Order: sequence, then C-alpha cells, then structure tokens
Amino acid sequence: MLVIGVAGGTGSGKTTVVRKIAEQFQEDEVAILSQDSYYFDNSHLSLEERRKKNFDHPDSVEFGLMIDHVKKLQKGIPVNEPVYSFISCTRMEESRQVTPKEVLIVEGILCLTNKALRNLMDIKVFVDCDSDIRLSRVIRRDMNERSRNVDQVLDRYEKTVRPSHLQFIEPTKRFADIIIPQGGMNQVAINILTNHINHTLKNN
Ligand code: UZR
Ligand code: MG
Repeated sequence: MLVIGVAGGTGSGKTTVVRKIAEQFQEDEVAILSQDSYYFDNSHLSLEERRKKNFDHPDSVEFGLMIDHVKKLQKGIPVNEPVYSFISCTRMEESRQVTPKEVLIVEGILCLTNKALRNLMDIKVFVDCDSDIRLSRVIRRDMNERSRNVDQVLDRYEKTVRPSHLQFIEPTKRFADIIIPQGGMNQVAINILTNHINHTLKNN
C-alpha cells in the first residue's frame, strides 16, 4: 500500500487536491483518512468550552488512534474511522468503515506534525496557499457548513488559527517531498502526483 500524506493550512485546498487525485483512480483503488475525524471527543465539556478549544494545536488530535488505523490498513485490516461533528465539536455515535486499498491518502492540517505518522508515509505533500485566500475561504466555509458567524470565525482566526498555523503547520513544509502552490487549482501538480502514483502502483 502506498501512503500519501497531504497537509497544509486550513482553507488551502487540501480536500480539493485529495478529491481530484482520488477521481483519477477507481473507487476500489484509493482509501482516504481525514485528520478532521480524529479530533478528540470533547463531549465532557460544555458547548461553550468546546468551542473555545484550540483545534489547530497538535494536542487536539488523537494521533495514537490515527497511527493505529494507518498501521492496520497497511496490514490489510479494515478500520472504523470516527465521525466528528464540527457543529457540536464532538464525536458522533457512528463510525465509518475504511477498507484497505492500494493507495491510502491521509489528509489534514496537522498530519505532518507527528513524527510517527510521518514515518508511515511514502509521499508527503504540503498544499501551499496565501493566507488571505485561506481566510476568505474559511469565512465562507465555516459560515455555510460549520454554522459560525463572521465574528466567530475571525475571532478564532486571530486567537488560535493564525498563531497555530505559524507555530505548528507552516514549519511542516520542510518535511514535504512536494509543495503544491495554488492548491486545488494546480492541475499540473495534481497530474504529476497522479502519474507518480500510477507509476509506483505499476512497479509494485
Ligand atoms: P480543515 N475546527 C473547528 O472549527 N471546530 C472543531 O471542532 C474542530 C476543528 C477547525 C480548526 C481548523 N479550527 O482550523 C480546521 N478552527 O477545523 C481544520 N477554526 O479543518 O483542514 O478542513 O480546514
Ligand atoms: Mg478540508
């Protein structure tokens, strides 16, 4: 199995890059694990306390479980990826079964911050994007999909998202094999990556 890690700031276009790569393959060839699913369940806290948490800090993610799941998939064992709600900031009762495929894409803002997880990756990708574009995307997305208002989004951006990006996420660019500028819009980079994956699959 080929493990590809895709990191980059919030709103950089990671999800789009991953979707565009996955579209180039058959459904039975590519599995995806999202770091967003592995946020710790904070249901013991009140909603207000949960919303105040720094979700851009590596400690907010249950990397132990994520690593365990990647290792299991590498051994050919299916796993149950948690389902996380960005609205309640808790883990849902249900989970999503992920079965091992030839390619596993691990995606998320902090997925290159953890050394043990990095070591499981064959290809490390960092999706790069100017912070003004990321912020404008995040404002739209969080208002549309994560039931926030503009003040809540900007407040969080100033207090946690931006400082944590600079402290934890941006520095992981140095671990990347490939840096993709202009994220999901960069069809050339997506093609190069897709060709490389195809080539590797054929030669295995
Ligand atoms: P992507 N996040 C939330 O907003 N709420 C949560 O309960 C958990 C995470 C945000 C997080 C981060 N912080 O920037 C973003 N904020 O999800 C990462 N704001 O998601 O990779 O899809 O951008
Ligand atoms: Mg995303």
